[in-house]
Amino acid sequence: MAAISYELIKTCQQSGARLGKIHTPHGSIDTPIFMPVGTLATVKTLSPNELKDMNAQIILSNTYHLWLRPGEDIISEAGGLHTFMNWDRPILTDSGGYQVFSLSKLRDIKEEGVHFRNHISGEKLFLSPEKAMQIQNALGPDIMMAFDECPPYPAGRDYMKASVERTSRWAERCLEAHQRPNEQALFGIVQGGEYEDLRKQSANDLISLDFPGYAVGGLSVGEPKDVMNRVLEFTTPLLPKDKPRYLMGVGSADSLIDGAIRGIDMFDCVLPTRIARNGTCMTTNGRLVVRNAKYARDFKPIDEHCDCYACRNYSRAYIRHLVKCNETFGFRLTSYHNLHFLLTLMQRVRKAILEDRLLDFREEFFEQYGFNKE
Ligand code: PRF
Ligand code: ZN
Repeated sequence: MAAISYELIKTCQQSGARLGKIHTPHGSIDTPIFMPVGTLATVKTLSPNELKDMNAQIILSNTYHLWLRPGEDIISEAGGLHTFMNWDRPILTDSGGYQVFSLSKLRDIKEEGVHFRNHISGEKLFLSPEKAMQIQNALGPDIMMAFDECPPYPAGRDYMKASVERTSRWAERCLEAHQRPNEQALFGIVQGGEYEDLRKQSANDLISLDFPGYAVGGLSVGEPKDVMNRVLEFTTPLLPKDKPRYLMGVGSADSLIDGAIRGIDMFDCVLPTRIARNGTCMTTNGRLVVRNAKYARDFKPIDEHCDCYACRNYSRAYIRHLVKCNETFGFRLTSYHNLHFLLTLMQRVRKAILEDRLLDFREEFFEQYGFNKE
């Protein structure tokens, strides 16, 4: 038995977006979905109870960080990541591929894997497809990711082609090294940058390996928004209709809607929690920097249309005061609100798909949100 399955409930007649469910060993999730990021086995500042309160259905964590601290052996000894962090809903872990490329300056990519330096201690490390699978098998998430290379933007065609081919060979090694295919689903990651033929080559290579789900990687790496949309337009149609599709590292409100319209089912990003920690809030009217002096005497909630715990109970003036004084509670409130905002947005996206009106919803949303505020 495969570890997960995808159920396509309906396709939006107006936009082509998909409404579905992914069934996992820790329960089912509604798609399209946003996954809050818990890099170090915690969604920064929030408890699992709070995440459940705001209807978070699945969270993401990171192989690379948990391998370095506390080490996958300790988490395995605790009974796995779910038990260790007291989160009993689904978990997805990224493979470490991307983190090696984004966090480590000194790295050496070889066929066998990547040599690089620990971003904290400077110690020499090596990560490979086999090692990434061994760590993720020990952590025990419901969904694990193949070890890939996420090339920078822009990258030349020759480099991209060689990279795509190596990522395909690594994907095959990941499948071979995966020890628990009945308990954990392994997703392949399509690369190829903005090159249509290379995306096609990458998708075909991975589809021939028959993964239970596919991610689109290598986007949101500095390319303009229209490039991302165009790449999605020619990439998602290449992917099987009966498997989930995950757009990695994307979490701005507009990109979530535009990704869903192009057939994406899953998203993750540190954006909502990261900007929350410098006092920036996502609202129906665009971003609100609650730190700003103009909110010092503003006793309205962060977002007047929001019914989250922060907005029901606290004012902009109070939250601004906490954030300016570096009080933890301030960051907890902005983090809570931002995640609640994106989770609610996805709920509204799912409703709009069900009603065949996602393009209308997009218009209405952007009207209020402002096109250039992200
Ligand atoms: N690969 C992996 N993780 C990722 C990405 C990728 O390409 C991205 C792309 N922005 C985010 N996270 N393994
Ligand atoms: Zn709120």
